[in-house]
Amino acid sequence: MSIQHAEGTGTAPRSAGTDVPGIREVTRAEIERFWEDGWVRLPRLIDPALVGSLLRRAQQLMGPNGDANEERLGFDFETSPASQSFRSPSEVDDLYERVVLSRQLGRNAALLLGRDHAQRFFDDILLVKLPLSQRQDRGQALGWHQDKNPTDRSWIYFWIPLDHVSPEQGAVRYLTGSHKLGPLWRGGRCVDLDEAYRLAPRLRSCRMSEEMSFEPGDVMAHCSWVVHGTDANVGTRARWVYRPSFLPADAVYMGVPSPTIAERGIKAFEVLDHPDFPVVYEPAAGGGAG
Ligand SMILES: O=C(O)CCC(=O)C(=O)O
Ligand SMILES: [Fe+2]
Repeated sequence: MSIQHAEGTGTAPRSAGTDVPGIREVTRAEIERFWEDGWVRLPRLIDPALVGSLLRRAQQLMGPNGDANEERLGFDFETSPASQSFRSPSEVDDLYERVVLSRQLGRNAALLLGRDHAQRFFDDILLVKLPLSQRQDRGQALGWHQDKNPTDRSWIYFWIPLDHVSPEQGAVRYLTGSHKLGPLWRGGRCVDLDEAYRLAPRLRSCRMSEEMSFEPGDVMAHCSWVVHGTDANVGTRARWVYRPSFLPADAVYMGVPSPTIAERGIKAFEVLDHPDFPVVYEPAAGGGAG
């Protein structure tokens, strides 16, 4: 089996499936927790020095306070009152490119999903939640939602703080075990907690994750169907988060509106076989993950 090589927007070919030093493998206990809860905290998944380098590069793209990048119309997600964003840093920065194409994140996605199967990188985004005191329109809470997933298999999303994050800065919170309820309402639609309970009464039995603090290197991972949201940033510092996503290579596009997929010529019920969705992990012959 061969690893795909994808053409980037730069001149150098992107090489998928390369080992990047400083990213550990998830443990068996973490995989079990993830299976139960739909999300898992992964302490020191990434070497803090590597995370520090990612932060510096994010600051080059978005300014030292995360508020200086101009929205690229039609490319960066629509202005969200919950954060300032920079879409696809891996297309313009070689370190982000190496991290998302690393074999380890792909393998960790496979391990968490519980099946030793090839994984594709889908997309990535920097999410800077600015202090509300500074920007009312970039620091608000993000309502409860399941992530958009236009395919037939669960995806893995890594939520990677690039700097210390304390609870008042608006970290992600989960309704634990809610992935077991499957898709509940249109992916990506954010609602308040009362509305979430009205739409899916069984969510009331899902414990809300605690408020948490994060050190550089700590990572959260979640699957497609777990309901989650964030609080507002009522702190004084910007909250820097990097969020790449991965999916099983054999997942097929279900045809629901997804410009990212459709504009690449992928049709309903086809796999996402395109250089922009490179396979970053292939199991060793004979399997063996987990
Ligand atoms: O923390 C954020 O800004 C967004 C969290 C979220 O919804 C996600 O990572 O899918
Ligand atoms: Fe989300």
